[in-house]
Amino acid sequence: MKKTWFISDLHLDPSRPGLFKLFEKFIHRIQAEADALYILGDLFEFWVGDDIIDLPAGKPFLPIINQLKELSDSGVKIFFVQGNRDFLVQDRFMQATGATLLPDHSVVDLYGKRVLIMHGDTLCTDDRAYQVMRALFRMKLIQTLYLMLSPQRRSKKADSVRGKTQEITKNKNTKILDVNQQAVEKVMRENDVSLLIHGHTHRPAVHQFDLDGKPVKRMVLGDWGEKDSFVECGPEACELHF
Ligand SMILES: [Mn+2]
Repeated sequence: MKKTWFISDLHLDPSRPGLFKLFEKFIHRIQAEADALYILGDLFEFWVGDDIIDLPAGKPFLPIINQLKELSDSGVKIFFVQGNRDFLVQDRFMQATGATLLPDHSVVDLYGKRVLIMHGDTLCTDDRAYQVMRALFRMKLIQTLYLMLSPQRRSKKADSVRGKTQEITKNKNTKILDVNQQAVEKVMRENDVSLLIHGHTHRPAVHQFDLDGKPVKRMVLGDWGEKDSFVECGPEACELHF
């Protein structure tokens, strides 16, 4: 039986080799059975730009890229949605891995069922400051200027933004950092789906509720640490593991 997997929030970083091992094990495990793998953002703790793939700065990430390439070469379709940590994963990365870049929000066909997928940060509408920052970082001009810096300087800048964000996040109400239910309902209604799969919040759960009188489901992926987390789907059903 063929299957499809969804993952997000691995936050792969060379300083945490255990995550690299977990990723390799996961890829090998799904290879024989997978039709498709959807990576729903924050595969990396931070991605400074695709040009590092061809530079010494990208060397620590080559195992990941090679494992994805091997997976796609074996016939598994790989799709990538950018997260808030790796929105600079772009065309060169797709070329190197054989993956396909998807827009922030996509409705995909899962064995005949329409499923809405996204990273999930766009649902956190209560966090106004974050949404302003997000809009800024997604501007082409800002990205172009950033990419003109050396990879080392880009890393430094990213570290300082991350440091500040963590400081601010500590003082934010945990409810603000979760998805806004109205935003969830709006996007599910607009896309006419009964299943939404996303990550970002690191609050793995399956939420079932009624939308306009119909039962619908929101599956939230977990982040990776000691263990992996994924949604595994067959033609009949999807299951969350975390
Ligand atoms: Mn995220």
